[in-house]
Amino acid sequence: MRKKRLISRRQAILTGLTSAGALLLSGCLKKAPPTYGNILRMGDDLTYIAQRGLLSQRALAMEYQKSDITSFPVTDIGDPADPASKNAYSKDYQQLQQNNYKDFALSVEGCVAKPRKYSVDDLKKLGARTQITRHTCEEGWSAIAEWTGVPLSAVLRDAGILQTARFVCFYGFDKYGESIDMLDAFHPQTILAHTMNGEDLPARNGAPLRLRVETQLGYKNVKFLQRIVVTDKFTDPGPDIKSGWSWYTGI
Ligand SMILES: Nc1nc2c(c(=O)[nH]1)N[C@H]1C(S)=C(S)[C@@H](COP(=O)(O)O)O[C@H]1N2
Ligand SMILES: [Mo]
Repeated sequence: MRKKRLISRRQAILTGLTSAGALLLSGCLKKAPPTYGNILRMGDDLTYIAQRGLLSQRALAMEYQKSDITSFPVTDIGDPADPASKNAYSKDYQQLQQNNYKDFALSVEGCVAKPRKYSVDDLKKLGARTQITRHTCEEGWSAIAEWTGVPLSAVLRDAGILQTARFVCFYGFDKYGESIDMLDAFHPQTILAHTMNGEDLPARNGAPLRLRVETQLGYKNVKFLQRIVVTDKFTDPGPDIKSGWSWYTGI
């Protein structure tokens, strides 16, 4: 009896989920990243559809007080300024760092009317947002810092983002990359940070510019930014999916 009830409840939930999923899918098919068919990525679709369909798109990630700021652990990722870090090494980055990033300019390309390069000063003229947020790494640690940067929305608008734009890809000098959708790109807390805890962004935290996307896990926050490419098709420059890193990691 109990078993039967359980089963029918489960069936009801499943039917509910399926029809909700179908509804959301038909409504948001255009918004969903086309990762279907890839077994390793099937969980992504569910998380994405559930979060995008059921949660408020403008909800802000928790912001903290100055007294909550913690230290950041030293991560052992490759330093793009160090030839010993092999694949992560970038001669261009090493030269920029030797000159204290004076010649740095972020390239903004793709589905924008005015592709161009922005120095950090150019970006500062587009506005600033400061937020104290928690960074959560997939490896299990988290840390709180104050970030100041230009809202990504301001940069995309300045570059004349086209109506065909659907995703924004970020590339670091160390060849690391990630992409996000338009909802996260225009989220008010999504910023290109040049300042951490009131100081120029330190080298190991991604100088001179890094992405802060507070609605997702730490690995989406591309450091050592070199290039932003707006695309009309789903593009995932992220770590190989076989490593098990989801494209969408909403928190
Ligand atoms: N360019 C670049 N960005 C990156 C990474 C990287 O290896 N290269 N690692 C990511 C991961 S896994 C984490 S947890 C954070 C670490 O940021 P932190 O070094 O400021 O603590 O950066 C993210 N951004
Ligand atoms: Mo991480």
